[in-house]
Amino acid sequence: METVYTVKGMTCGHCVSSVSAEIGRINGVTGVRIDLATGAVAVTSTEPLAQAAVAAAVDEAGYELIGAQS
Ligand SMILES: [Cu+2]
Repeated sequence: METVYTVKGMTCGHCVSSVSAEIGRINGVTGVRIDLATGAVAVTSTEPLAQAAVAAAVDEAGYELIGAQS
C-alpha cells in the first residue's frame, strides 16, 4: 500500500535524503519517494502505518509532517 504525506520545510536533496532515511527505518516501509517541489512524500509499506510514527520520523529528521492523503 502507499500513503502520501505532506512534509514542510524540505529545501534540497539533503533534506530529501534525511527524511527518506528516517521514514525508511519504520517497520513495514518498503519505499519512500519524495517530490521536493510539493513536499509530497509517498511511502509504500506492507501494512498500514501509524501516522504518529511517520510524524515522529519526519520530526527526527528535522521537518514537520503537516498532513496525509490516501
Ligand atoms: Cu536540504
